[in-house]
Amino acid sequence: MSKTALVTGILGQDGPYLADLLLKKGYKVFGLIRRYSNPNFSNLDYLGVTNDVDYVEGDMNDEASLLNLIRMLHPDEVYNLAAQSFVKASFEQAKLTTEVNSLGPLYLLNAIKFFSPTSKFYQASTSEMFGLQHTNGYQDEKTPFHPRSPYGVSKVYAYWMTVNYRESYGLFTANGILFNHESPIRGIQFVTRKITDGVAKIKLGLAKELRLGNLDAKRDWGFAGDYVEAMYLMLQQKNPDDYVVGTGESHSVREFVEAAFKSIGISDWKKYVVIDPQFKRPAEVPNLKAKADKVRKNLGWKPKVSFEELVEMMVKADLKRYGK
Ligand code: NAP
Ligand code: F7E
Repeated sequence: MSKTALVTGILGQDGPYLADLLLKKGYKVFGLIRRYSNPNFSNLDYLGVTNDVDYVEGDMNDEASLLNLIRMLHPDEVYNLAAQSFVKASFEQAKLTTEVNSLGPLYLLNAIKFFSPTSKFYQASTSEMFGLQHTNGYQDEKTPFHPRSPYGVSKVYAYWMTVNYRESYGLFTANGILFNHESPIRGIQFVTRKITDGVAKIKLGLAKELRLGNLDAKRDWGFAGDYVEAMYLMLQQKNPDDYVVGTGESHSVREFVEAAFKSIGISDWKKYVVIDPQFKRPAEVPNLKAKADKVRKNLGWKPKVSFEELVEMMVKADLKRYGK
């Protein structure tokens, strides 16, 4: 019999890449979607898997819907990717962010504990939990947390609940502490996709400028398609554990801008970029760089797509979207 997986956040960026991977491995994939009059399947369409996923309805804010789903499906694996994941919005919508990102995982953990204790659970934890903290310029599994946004704080709660249900009830629960990962289906509000979309529009004469916030922030950017493999591997191990996942390379937003413009043959990018304070945050995470030795050693995982390849892939996809 094929294995079953419940994936929350199926319509986002990571959901479709993970669904694609699991389907190729022969899984039956259940994707959680909330009650919508018009759900947006465009990211699943991009990967060509829209018709291969079985959709189930529920909401991370609705405990009963999650309890019921786990009770009905008894999935072998649960990947909790659903979140209010935009850091900037979490400052304005802290309560909503907390409900979805902190209580949502708690509801799922309780559902597993009560109705399906053999289900393995993956929690989408994040490098945003580290915030200001680092160990000699890097972050690894031992680096303490100092989140800088309601988003980061909400994810710290979910991280510890995931650990606690493992320690208290012997559940198979794993945290993937993933650093930024991007793709052609990255949400348009995130800086990488905003840049590649803007650069494509400028190239095609559809826009004259690109408005951005803090160009000095540094991130460890990888490709989402690589990162979902690490999620899957975490749930295939004999024992559950928590892993940092990243490339080990850090680039500034400025370097991303430069690389994106360079990929379309523009070197004087400063002519097009306008700094707009509305895109700055009340508190910033200045520098993230993963030390991902554990995931490399224990799971044999490593990133396949380089920074330059990622930028080019995203710019090309956006040019194609606009018809070139
Ligand atoms: P994303 O594109 O923002 O997708 C998040 C998904 O969560 C969306 O499909 C959204 O559904 C769903 N969702 C939000 N609120 C919900 C609710 N109340 N009930 C049910 N579903 C809800 O995020 P992503 O980039 O794929 O990231 C996946 C996960 O990894 C997130 O938990 C994120 O916080 C975490 N993470 C991401 C990164 C990264 O760099 N991408 C790094 C570390 C951790 P709708 O489509 O219906 O709005
Ligand atoms: O910002 C700076 C901004 O919104 C990256 C989420 O997936 O990764 C993501 O969070 C940096 C920040 O991602 C603009 O200030 C400058 O320093 O693309 P972002 P993020 O905040 O790092 C982590 C790992 C997650 O877990 C999150 O869910 O870029 N920046 N100018 C800008 N950012 C945006 N969005 N827009 C700008 O105009």
